[in-house]
Amino acid sequence: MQFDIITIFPEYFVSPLETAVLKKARQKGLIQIRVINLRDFAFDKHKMVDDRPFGGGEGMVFKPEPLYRAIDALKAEPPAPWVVYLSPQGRLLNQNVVKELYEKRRLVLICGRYEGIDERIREYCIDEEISIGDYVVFGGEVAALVIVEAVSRLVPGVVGCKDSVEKESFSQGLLKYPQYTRPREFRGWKVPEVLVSGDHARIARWRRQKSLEITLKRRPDLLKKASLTEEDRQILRELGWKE
Ligand code: 9D3
Repeated sequence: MQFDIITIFPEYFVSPLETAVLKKARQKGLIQIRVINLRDFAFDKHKMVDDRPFGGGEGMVFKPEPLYRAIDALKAEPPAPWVVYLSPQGRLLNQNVVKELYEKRRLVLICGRYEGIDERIREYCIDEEISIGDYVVFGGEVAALVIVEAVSRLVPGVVGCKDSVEKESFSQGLLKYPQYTRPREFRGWKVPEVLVSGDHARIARWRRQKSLEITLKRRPDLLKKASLTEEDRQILRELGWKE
Protein backbone atom coordinates (compact mmCIF):
# COMPACT_ATOMS: atom_id res chain seq x y z
CA MET A 1 0.00 0.00 0.00
CA GLN A 2 1.36 3.37 -0.99
CA PHE A 3 0.46 6.79 0.43
CA ASP A 4 1.63 10.19 -0.81
CA ILE A 5 0.62 13.05 1.47
CA ILE A 6 0.64 16.62 0.13
CA THR A 7 0.85 19.20 2.93
CA ILE A 8 2.27 22.59 3.87
CA PHE A 9 3.23 21.11 7.29
CA PRO A 10 5.41 18.07 6.53
CA GLU A 11 6.89 18.21 10.06
CA TYR A 12 3.45 17.39 11.46
CA PHE A 13 3.85 13.78 10.26
CA VAL A 14 7.32 13.03 11.58
CA SER A 15 6.60 11.30 14.88
CA PRO A 16 3.31 9.57 13.98
CA LEU A 17 4.92 7.91 10.97
CA GLU A 18 7.96 6.87 13.02
CA THR A 19 6.09 5.38 15.95
CA ALA A 20 4.86 1.90 16.84
CA VAL A 21 2.82 0.02 14.24
CA LEU A 22 3.31 2.45 11.34
CA LYS A 23 7.06 2.49 11.92
CA LYS A 24 7.18 -1.33 11.88
CA ALA A 25 4.96 -1.59 8.81
CA ARG A 26 7.18 0.85 6.91
CA GLN A 27 10.36 -0.96 8.00
CA LYS A 28 8.89 -4.24 6.80
CA GLY A 29 8.01 -2.63 3.46
CA LEU A 30 4.31 -3.40 3.91
CA ILE A 31 3.40 0.25 3.39
CA GLN A 32 5.22 3.13 1.69
CA ILE A 33 4.53 6.68 2.85
CA ARG A 34 5.95 9.85 1.37
CA VAL A 35 5.25 13.32 2.72
CA ILE A 36 5.39 15.99 0.02
CA ASN A 37 5.86 19.64 0.92
CA LEU A 38 3.50 21.68 -1.26
CA ARG A 39 5.90 24.62 -1.03
CA ASP A 40 8.44 22.64 -3.08
CA PHE A 41 6.03 23.09 -6.00
CA ALA A 42 5.68 26.86 -5.59
CA PHE A 43 8.15 28.39 -8.03
CA ASP A 44 7.80 32.08 -7.18
CA LYS A 45 10.34 33.93 -5.07
CA HIS A 46 8.27 33.67 -1.87
CA LYS A 47 7.10 30.07 -2.44
CA MET A 48 3.52 31.22 -2.15
CA VAL A 49 0.93 28.46 -1.93
CA ASP A 50 -2.13 30.55 -1.04
CA ASP A 51 -3.85 33.74 -2.13
CA ARG A 52 -6.92 35.89 -1.41
CA PRO A 53 -10.27 34.65 -2.72
CA PHE A 54 -11.73 36.26 -5.85
CA GLY A 55 -14.93 38.06 -4.90
CA GLY A 56 -13.53 38.95 -1.47
CA GLY A 57 -14.07 37.47 1.95
CA GLU A 58 -12.11 36.12 4.87
CA GLY A 59 -9.10 33.84 4.72
CA MET A 60 -6.89 32.42 2.03
CA VAL A 61 -7.27 29.79 -0.68
CA PHE A 62 -4.65 27.33 -1.98
CA LYS A 63 -3.50 28.54 -5.41
CA PRO A 64 -3.99 26.10 -8.28
CA GLU A 65 -0.45 25.97 -9.74
CA PRO A 66 1.55 24.38 -6.86
CA LEU A 67 -1.20 21.84 -6.16
CA TYR A 68 -1.50 20.99 -9.85
CA ARG A 69 2.24 20.44 -10.21
CA ALA A 70 2.42 18.30 -7.08
CA ILE A 71 -0.54 16.12 -8.09
CA ASP A 72 0.64 15.91 -11.70
CA ALA A 73 4.13 14.75 -10.64
CA LEU A 74 2.59 12.02 -8.48
CA LYS A 75 0.14 10.94 -11.20
CA ALA A 76 3.07 10.57 -13.60
CA GLU A 77 4.44 7.68 -11.48
CA PRO A 78 2.74 4.32 -11.96
CA PRO A 79 0.49 2.81 -10.72
CA ALA A 80 -2.16 5.52 -11.13
CA PRO A 81 -3.16 6.82 -7.68
CA TRP A 82 -6.60 7.60 -6.26
CA VAL A 83 -6.52 11.29 -5.34
CA VAL A 84 -8.31 12.23 -2.12
CA TYR A 85 -8.87 15.75 -0.81
CA LEU A 86 -9.50 15.91 2.94
CA SER A 87 -12.14 18.50 3.67
CA PRO A 88 -15.15 19.13 5.92
CA GLN A 89 -17.33 18.99 2.77
CA GLY A 90 -16.27 15.43 1.99
CA ARG A 91 -18.00 12.06 2.20
CA LEU A 92 -18.02 10.83 5.81
CA LEU A 93 -15.31 8.29 6.52
CA ASN A 94 -16.35 4.92 7.96
CA GLN A 95 -14.96 1.37 7.86
CA ASN A 96 -16.61 0.69 4.47
CA VAL A 97 -14.96 3.78 2.96
CA VAL A 98 -11.67 2.64 4.54
CA LYS A 99 -12.02 -0.71 2.73
CA GLU A 100 -12.71 1.03 -0.58
CA LEU A 101 -9.60 3.18 -0.12
CA TYR A 102 -7.52 0.11 0.71
CA GLU A 103 -8.62 -1.47 -2.58
CA LYS A 104 -7.14 1.50 -4.51
CA ARG A 105 -3.63 0.34 -3.43
CA ARG A 106 -2.18 3.81 -4.01
CA LEU A 107 -3.55 7.01 -2.44
CA VAL A 108 -2.60 10.64 -2.80
CA LEU A 109 -3.90 12.51 0.26
CA ILE A 110 -4.20 16.29 -0.05
CA CYS A 111 -4.35 18.19 3.23
CA GLY A 112 -6.30 21.43 3.05
CA ARG A 113 -5.89 24.42 5.34
CA TYR A 114 -7.33 27.94 5.34
CA GLU A 115 -10.55 28.36 3.35
CA GLY A 116 -9.88 25.46 1.00
CA ILE A 117 -8.44 24.99 -2.47
CA ASP A 118 -9.12 26.60 -5.84
CA GLU A 119 -12.28 24.96 -7.17
CA ARG A 120 -10.64 24.09 -10.52
CA ILE A 121 -8.28 21.67 -8.76
CA ARG A 122 -11.22 20.09 -6.97
CA GLU A 123 -13.08 19.76 -10.28
CA TYR A 124 -10.31 18.48 -12.54
CA CYS A 125 -7.65 16.83 -10.37
CA ILE A 126 -9.38 15.18 -7.42
CA ASP A 127 -11.13 11.82 -7.43
CA GLU A 128 -12.94 12.19 -4.13
CA GLU A 129 -13.34 14.39 -1.10
CA ILE A 130 -13.44 12.87 2.39
CA SER A 131 -14.31 14.19 5.87
CA ILE A 132 -13.42 12.33 9.07
CA GLY A 133 -16.51 13.49 10.97
CA ASP A 134 -18.87 16.27 11.85
CA TYR A 135 -16.53 18.39 13.94
CA VAL A 136 -13.99 21.04 13.02
CA VAL A 137 -10.21 20.60 13.11
CA PHE A 138 -7.47 22.94 11.87
CA GLY A 139 -6.75 21.18 8.62
CA GLY A 140 -6.54 17.95 6.65
CA GLU A 141 -3.33 16.68 8.28
CA VAL A 142 -5.01 14.86 11.15
CA ALA A 143 -7.53 13.41 8.68
CA ALA A 144 -4.72 12.13 6.44
CA LEU A 145 -3.20 10.36 9.45
CA VAL A 146 -6.54 8.79 10.29
CA ILE A 147 -6.76 7.40 6.76
CA VAL A 148 -3.15 6.17 6.79
CA GLU A 149 -3.74 4.29 10.06
CA ALA A 150 -7.17 2.89 9.23
CA VAL A 151 -6.13 1.73 5.73
CA SER A 152 -2.73 0.37 6.85
CA ARG A 153 -4.44 -1.90 9.38
CA LEU A 154 -6.06 -3.73 6.47
CA VAL A 155 -2.72 -4.53 4.85
CA PRO A 156 -1.89 -8.18 5.66
CA GLY A 157 0.93 -8.37 8.21
CA VAL A 158 0.55 -4.84 9.61
CA VAL A 159 -1.64 -5.91 12.53
CA GLY A 160 -0.10 -8.86 14.35
CA CYS A 161 -3.10 -11.17 14.43
CA LYS A 162 -5.47 -11.46 11.46
CA ASP A 163 -8.25 -12.44 13.87
CA SER A 164 -8.02 -9.14 15.70
CA VAL A 165 -8.72 -7.20 12.50
CA GLU A 166 -11.69 -9.36 11.56
CA LYS A 167 -13.27 -9.91 14.96
CA GLU A 168 -13.17 -6.44 16.39
CA SER A 169 -15.67 -3.64 16.75
CA PHE A 170 -17.29 -2.48 13.53
CA SER A 171 -15.96 -5.38 11.51
CA GLN A 172 -18.40 -7.68 13.25
CA GLY A 173 -20.88 -4.91 13.83
CA LEU A 174 -21.07 -4.97 17.64
CA LEU A 175 -19.19 -3.05 20.32
CA LYS A 176 -16.69 -4.96 22.40
CA TYR A 177 -17.43 -6.62 25.74
CA PRO A 178 -15.61 -5.35 28.88
CA GLN A 179 -12.11 -6.63 29.63
CA TYR A 180 -10.40 -7.19 32.98
CA THR A 181 -6.89 -8.10 34.04
CA ARG A 182 -5.07 -8.80 37.28
CA PRO A 183 -5.56 -8.27 40.20
CA ARG A 184 -8.83 -10.14 40.71
CA GLU A 185 -9.74 -7.53 43.30
CA PHE A 186 -8.66 -3.89 43.06
CA ARG A 187 -9.70 -1.44 45.80
CA GLY A 188 -12.57 -3.77 46.62
CA TRP A 189 -13.77 -3.84 42.97
CA LYS A 190 -14.02 -7.46 41.83
CA VAL A 191 -13.62 -9.08 38.41
CA PRO A 192 -16.89 -10.80 37.32
CA GLU A 193 -16.84 -14.36 38.65
CA VAL A 194 -17.63 -15.92 35.26
CA LEU A 195 -14.30 -14.71 33.80
CA VAL A 196 -12.28 -16.68 36.37
CA SER A 197 -14.56 -19.74 36.25
CA GLY A 198 -12.56 -21.49 33.52
CA ASP A 199 -15.86 -22.36 31.78
CA HIS A 200 -15.10 -21.16 28.25
CA ALA A 201 -18.60 -21.66 26.87
CA ARG A 202 -20.07 -19.65 29.73
CA ILE A 203 -17.45 -16.93 29.23
CA ALA A 204 -18.28 -16.74 25.51
CA ARG A 205 -22.03 -16.40 26.30
CA TRP A 206 -21.33 -13.70 28.91
CA ARG A 207 -19.20 -11.75 26.47
CA ARG A 208 -21.79 -11.95 23.71
CA GLN A 209 -24.47 -10.82 26.18
CA LYS A 210 -22.32 -7.83 27.25
CA SER A 211 -21.55 -6.89 23.63
CA LEU A 212 -25.25 -6.87 22.85
CA GLU A 213 -26.09 -4.86 26.01
CA ILE A 214 -23.41 -2.24 25.36
CA THR A 215 -24.29 -1.92 21.69
CA LEU A 216 -27.99 -1.55 22.46
CA LYS A 217 -27.26 1.08 25.09
CA ARG A 218 -24.65 3.15 23.26
CA ARG A 219 -24.98 2.46 19.53
CA PRO A 220 -28.41 0.96 18.77
CA ASP A 221 -27.92 2.12 15.15
CA LEU A 222 -25.23 -0.58 14.74
CA LEU A 223 -27.71 -3.38 15.47
CA LYS A 224 -29.49 -2.85 12.14
CA LYS A 225 -26.41 -4.01 10.23
CA ALA A 226 -24.88 -6.44 12.77
CA SER A 227 -24.93 -10.16 12.02
CA LEU A 228 -27.24 -11.44 14.77
CA THR A 229 -28.35 -14.98 15.57
CA GLU A 230 -31.90 -15.76 16.71
CA GLU A 231 -30.48 -16.15 20.25
CA ASP A 232 -28.92 -12.65 19.99
CA ARG A 233 -32.29 -11.24 18.92
CA GLN A 234 -34.00 -12.94 21.86
CA ILE A 235 -31.48 -11.47 24.31
CA LEU A 236 -31.94 -8.02 22.75
CA ARG A 237 -35.74 -8.25 22.93
CA GLU A 238 -35.46 -9.10 26.64
CA LEU A 239 -33.33 -5.96 27.03
CA GLY A 240 -36.11 -3.89 25.47
CA TRP A 241 -34.91 -3.79 21.85
CA LYS A 242 -37.50 -2.67 19.29
CA GLU A 243 -36.32 -4.13 15.92
C1 9D3 B 1 -13.40 28.59 8.92
C2 9D3 B 1 -13.59 27.79 7.73
N1 9D3 B 1 -14.85 27.01 7.80
C3 9D3 B 1 -15.94 27.76 7.19
C4 9D3 B 1 -17.11 26.98 6.76
C5 9D3 B 1 -14.68 25.75 7.08
C6 9D3 B 1 -13.50 24.98 7.44
C7 9D3 B 1 -12.53 24.74 6.52
C8 9D3 B 1 -11.43 23.95 6.83
C9 9D3 B 1 -13.36 24.44 8.71
C10 9D3 B 1 -12.26 23.67 9.04
C11 9D3 B 1 -11.28 23.43 8.10
C12 9D3 B 1 -10.13 22.58 8.43
N2 9D3 B 1 -10.54 21.18 8.42
C13 9D3 B 1 -10.20 20.33 7.47
O1 9D3 B 1 -9.47 20.70 6.57
C14 9D3 B 1 -10.73 18.98 7.50
C15 9D3 B 1 -11.72 18.38 8.32
C16 9D3 B 1 -12.50 18.87 9.41
O2 9D3 B 1 -12.41 20.03 9.87
N3 9D3 B 1 -13.41 18.02 9.96
C17 9D3 B 1 -13.58 16.74 9.55
N4 9D3 B 1 -12.87 16.23 8.56
C18 9D3 B 1 -11.95 17.06 7.96
S1 9D3 B 1 -10.99 16.60 6.69
C19 9D3 B 1 -10.25 18.06 6.57
